[in-house]
Amino acid sequence: MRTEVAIVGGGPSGLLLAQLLHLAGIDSVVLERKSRDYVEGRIRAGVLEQVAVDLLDRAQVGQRMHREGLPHDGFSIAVDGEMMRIDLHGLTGGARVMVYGQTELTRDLNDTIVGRDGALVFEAEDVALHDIETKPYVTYRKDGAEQRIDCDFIAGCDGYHGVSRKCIPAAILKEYEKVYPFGWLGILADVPPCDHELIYSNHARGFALASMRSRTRSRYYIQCAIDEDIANWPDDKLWDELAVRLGPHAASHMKRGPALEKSIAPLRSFVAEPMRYEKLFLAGDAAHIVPPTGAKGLNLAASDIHFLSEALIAFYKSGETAGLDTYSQKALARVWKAERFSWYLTSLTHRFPDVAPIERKLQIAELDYMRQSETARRVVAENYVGLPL
Ligand code: FAS
Ligand code: PHB
Repeated sequence: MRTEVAIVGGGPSGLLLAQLLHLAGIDSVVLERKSRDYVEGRIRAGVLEQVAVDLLDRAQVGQRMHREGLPHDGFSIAVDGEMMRIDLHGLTGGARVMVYGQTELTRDLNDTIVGRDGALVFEAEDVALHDIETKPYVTYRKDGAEQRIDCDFIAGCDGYHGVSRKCIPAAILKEYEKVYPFGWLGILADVPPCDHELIYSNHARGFALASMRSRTRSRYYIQCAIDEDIANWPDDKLWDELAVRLGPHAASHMKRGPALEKSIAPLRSFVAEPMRYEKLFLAGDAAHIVPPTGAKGLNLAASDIHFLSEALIAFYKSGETAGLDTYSQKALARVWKAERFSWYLTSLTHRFPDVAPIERKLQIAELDYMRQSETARRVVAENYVGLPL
């Protein structure tokens, strides 16, 4: 079989790329290792920058997002229970974010793409990339049968644990990584959120986050030990801990309920350079990971796809290669700024074990400065809503 772009990975970046290429008349095939139910069952990101919202609209899959998503003009940082609001809308000249679950947008994209014959293959096993320097092709197994797809380009959209990044020769690939000494224990429950905006809390017992998926479904997180056993956190104990860490305002409005999903995610900052090797282009978590504190993971995947789709469309329309040749540099410039912001917000809102007392004092001073300085809050707001492309 032959296509123009073989896409490895059916997460948000792979699906969004396939849809944007399709609208430009460019053929692609998405190979996803897991089943559709599995992919749509994962609970991940929940906050979209305007850049991501615009891209979903350009991909003509934004209707349900605008109907069901929640635009937010701000969020709060609670410091030992005292709330400080970051007025995103006011401090950025009118920008805001959209609260809409990654699960939902993945479903919207799948709904759109699965109708197209052969465009999206679920349960594609043992995907392997070949001849990415010359005439690339991808092989995989489906229902026990070996399959081969010849293509012009391969998009590696297969996440941190995928195969694509490993195809870049070690002599060329440079990886930068920071692993944080804690994780996030998340709970999803069908209860109304404790506030109409998100609350990030820096508390003596550790970080906590109050987020949501809708006006009737809430998502909460607490900072936990990196090797925490989820069995140690029955629902009631987790709700009690959230009430303490989020402070009196949130606690007094918090509704409790049974967990629909409960999971622990490690926190890391990771960047792989370059994001292009010959005919292979990496995008999203395949090339970079951010700690979720800045809500940048999904949004960086979207901006990568903005740059990559524009480059591929220009190539197929006019043979122009400038976009392809500058893709890695353009994407990485935005990636590193989001890495910095995500590390900064993590450092500001979490309690680090075994740090020198001066570190805590500096954290307190930074939070104090932010409380008194509109400029400091504007910097946070500008980064949170998303820096220009
Ligand atoms: P994805 O990982 O979403 O998709 C990659 C796809 O490739 C997957 O479907 C995978 O099954 C498939 N794949 C992997 N190997 C393959 C192979 N060999 N062959 C074929 N297919 C293969 N961001 C936030 O902003 N807020 C959050 O709360 C948040 N929580 C997160 C929790 C977790 C556990 C994780 C892992 C990420 C979280 N993120 C969060 C970040 C998240 O949103 C990612 O940035 C986003 O999913 C990136 O999208 P993709 O690049 O498409 O990668
Ligand atoms: C979420 O709703 O899952 C969420 C929101 C904001 C973050 C991280 C996660 O910073």
